[in-house]
Amino acid sequence: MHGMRLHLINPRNPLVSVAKVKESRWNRYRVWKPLGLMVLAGLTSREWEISIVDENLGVPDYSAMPRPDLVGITAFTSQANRAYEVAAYFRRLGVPVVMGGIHASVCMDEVMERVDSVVTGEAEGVWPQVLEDTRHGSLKRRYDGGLAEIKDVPFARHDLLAAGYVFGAIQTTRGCPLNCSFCSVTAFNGAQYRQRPIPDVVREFQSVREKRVLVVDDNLIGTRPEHIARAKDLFRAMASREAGRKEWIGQATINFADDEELLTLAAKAGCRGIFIGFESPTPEGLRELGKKFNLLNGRDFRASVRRIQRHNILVAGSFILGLDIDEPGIGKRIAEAAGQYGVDYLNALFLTPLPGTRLWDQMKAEGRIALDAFPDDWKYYTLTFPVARYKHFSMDNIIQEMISCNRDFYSMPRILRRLCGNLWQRRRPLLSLVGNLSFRNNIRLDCNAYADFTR
Ligand code: B12
Ligand code: SF4
Repeated sequence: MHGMRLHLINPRNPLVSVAKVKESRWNRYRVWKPLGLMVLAGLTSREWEISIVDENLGVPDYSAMPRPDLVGITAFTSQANRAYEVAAYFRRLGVPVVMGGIHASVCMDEVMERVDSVVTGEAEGVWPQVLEDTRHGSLKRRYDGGLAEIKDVPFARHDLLAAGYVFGAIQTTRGCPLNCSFCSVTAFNGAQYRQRPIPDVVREFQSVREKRVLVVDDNLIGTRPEHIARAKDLFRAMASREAGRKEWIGQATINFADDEELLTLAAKAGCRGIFIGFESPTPEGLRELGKKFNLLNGRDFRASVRRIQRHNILVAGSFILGLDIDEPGIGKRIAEAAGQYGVDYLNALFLTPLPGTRLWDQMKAEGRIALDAFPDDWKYYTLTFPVARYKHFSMDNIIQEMISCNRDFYSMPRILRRLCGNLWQRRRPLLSLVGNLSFRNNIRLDCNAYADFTR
């Protein structure tokens, strides 16, 4: 049988600070694997010879690579421009290009004009057909995968993309029922929380080469008692020798803190850090974002964070700046709240209307999308640029709020104070310090990027 060649490409966005590996070596620790492409490779039959190109590690000379029979491109919205450049290059050579992933799913018409074929939704149900049609020269303009049967999710090809990353990646669940206004996950992966069979996850964990792993699940433990029970079973299985005893980080809602047994099991299973969306320091802000979950039970965030940290798990807290209720001084206020909650890292982002979200619909209806020369402006939809019209801030003002937020939280005295706390509690002081320095270093890179942006 004639062998077929497939290139799977993750386009780069030079505006993403973690992609600036040359400017800051700390960023090397924060380049993550494009798992979607590794899953596609897992769905591809062995007669295809696959190259995965992650442009975050450097853009190769495509002309020096063997000519492919098909190019598959993935893209978040922030990668769309570069995706189109890559698509145009290969189409000029007469190579068919198919694009899938979140941006293709939420901006199908735009993508359709620039590639030969678009795959919307999750690819498990349609990718074999795309390959078959390519082989017969009868590629269709659109395939819709919808939501995949969770048992059809294949093992990702962890043997491809072997070098250059500190972290491997794995997914154990899809979907999130909480549907926050700014987030694409419920629209894209569904409100139903779908869990992969635990034996599959354990076996896949074995094939991850890196010692450290990012568990990409948006909501690792889910919300309902039966979700939590499954998470406990998963952690028990992950703690076993068969799973390879990896160290990992993941994302969860704050209810992660509510169950001591869950935390004990997570730590035993190798959990070293957890990323939690706090989003806003005020109940009004949480209501505005539809993040009602954080309001339940009159929660004490500081106590919750401490409970997690007692299990030797670092906590990264994410906050959003630029809500309608936010007023001047919000940058400092967020830095203060994050300090008061006691998180180890703060990740502050601008409120960003991403296509396909409720926030997008609302801001579009109100004429508040400021950067709307699409597709070119998509490159700024990294959540690190203010792309909307904010109620109480000019563009310059909100940038200043962001800078003051990061300068406050990542000031040297505060980093050292956190370090002392970590040393005192014997909680991964080195890891915490490296992470803090990486964030601090990126303030400088961000300031340069803002200067170019406002120009
Ligand atoms: C891991 C992750 C990251 C990693 C990226 C790792 C990587 N290189 O892929 C990191 C931390 C770097 C990251 C960064 C960002 N992320 Co992110 N991230 C995720 C997360 C949690 C999981 C993605 C994942 O691995 N899923 C598992 C795989 C298996 O699923 P998948 O990629 O969707 O692939 C499936 C299908 O989409 C499809 N498919 C995908 N690609 C292709 C290509 C072809 C050809 C075909 C046919 C099919 C296909 O097939 C796959 C199998 O079904 C998602 C949430 C989510 N649920 O998607 C957010 C998400 C993708 N991120 C998001 C955002 C906003 C960002 C940032 C812009 C901002 C930020 N700080 O978070 C940056 C941008 C970085 C950049 N380079 O521009 C948004 C994107 C929304 C949008 N419209 O673009 C999401 C959806 C989260 C959200 N809250 O809305 N992210
Ligand atoms: S922000 Fe988190 S909790 Fe809210 S819908 Fe997205 S994944 Fe779910």
